[in-house]
Amino acid sequence: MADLAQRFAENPILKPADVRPSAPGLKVECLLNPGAFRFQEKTWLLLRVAERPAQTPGKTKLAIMAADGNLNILEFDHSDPKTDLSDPRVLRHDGVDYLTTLSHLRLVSSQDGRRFAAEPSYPLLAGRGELETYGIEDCRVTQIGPTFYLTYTAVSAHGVGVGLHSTADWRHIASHGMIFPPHNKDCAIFDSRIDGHYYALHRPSSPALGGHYLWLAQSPDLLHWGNHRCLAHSRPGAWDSARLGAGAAPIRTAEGWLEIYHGADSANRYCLGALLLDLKEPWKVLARSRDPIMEPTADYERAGFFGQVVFTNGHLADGDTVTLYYGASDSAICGARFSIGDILKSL
Ligand code: MAN
Repeated sequence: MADLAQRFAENPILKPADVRPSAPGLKVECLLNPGAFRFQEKTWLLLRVAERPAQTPGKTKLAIMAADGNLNILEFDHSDPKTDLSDPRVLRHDGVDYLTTLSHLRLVSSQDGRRFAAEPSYPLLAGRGELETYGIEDCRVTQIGPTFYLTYTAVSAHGVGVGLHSTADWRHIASHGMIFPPHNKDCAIFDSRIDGHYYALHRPSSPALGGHYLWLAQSPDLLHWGNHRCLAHSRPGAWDSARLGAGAAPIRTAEGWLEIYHGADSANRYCLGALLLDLKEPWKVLARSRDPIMEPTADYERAGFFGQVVFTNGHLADGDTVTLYYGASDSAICGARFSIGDILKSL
């Protein structure tokens, strides 16, 4: 089995201690899953910053954003038999799910793609309104012409869906609401139209019958999506047996659209693999990784807030090289390079 990633020697390149909390009383717990793009001749990452209040023994404190933008702090006692803490990411109390951290998105930039600095003059992007009270996460950034389109996971007590923002200058951000309702996430818009249509990969969930599969949708305007098609199922017994979802926008190659995706098994071990889609008919899957192209093997990928995770939603392609930014163990941000030719050969 070949792990094709050439990890940065500097990994992790960004850790929670590298950014300031967004509000007094909050602590940055995890820095993870960045979107990536080029802007003003620099490399930019749109970080997911996951925060929570300082913890006290025997209790879990978490923050949620009220629909009016105010922070509410909730506290749960571990001795309460109605409190279920079996997943460090989610707290279930009396049948209601909460996230243990509240995420927003923040910009950093770099000249060399490895050493990133904060960009405090640009706005941070926080959840807004009643569909984002548990925060916004894992944003994919796709540039089409002068406009950047941001597809992110919007989380609230209503469920998990996909929100869309757009911007040309990263100072004025337009919000277009929710484009895929719950349960849906992992949405990546293609960076060019095919035969006049926009396309996006997305991941609806149908656990009672079906599963957490990767789908393709078509749109005339990036706001209204239809003509849904299912591209790839999870595979029993494989590294992507429990769920899979798109990474960032697919990369156009001479052989097809190359999509780097994540898959997890029943033990919640997250690896990366690739799909090759037909250039003109992207609903046709030409090839798929049998084995992962990247697995959580480094120490920082094996242990952390949620261990055994490599998860990507941001990369930059340049010739044969794709520089992939990823979250390791849901704790810190790392980088790795791949040869596109080597990924294609492995399919
Ligand atoms: C979720 C994803 C990510 C996260 C992984 C691993 O399904 O949406 O936010 O990195 O699980 O915890």
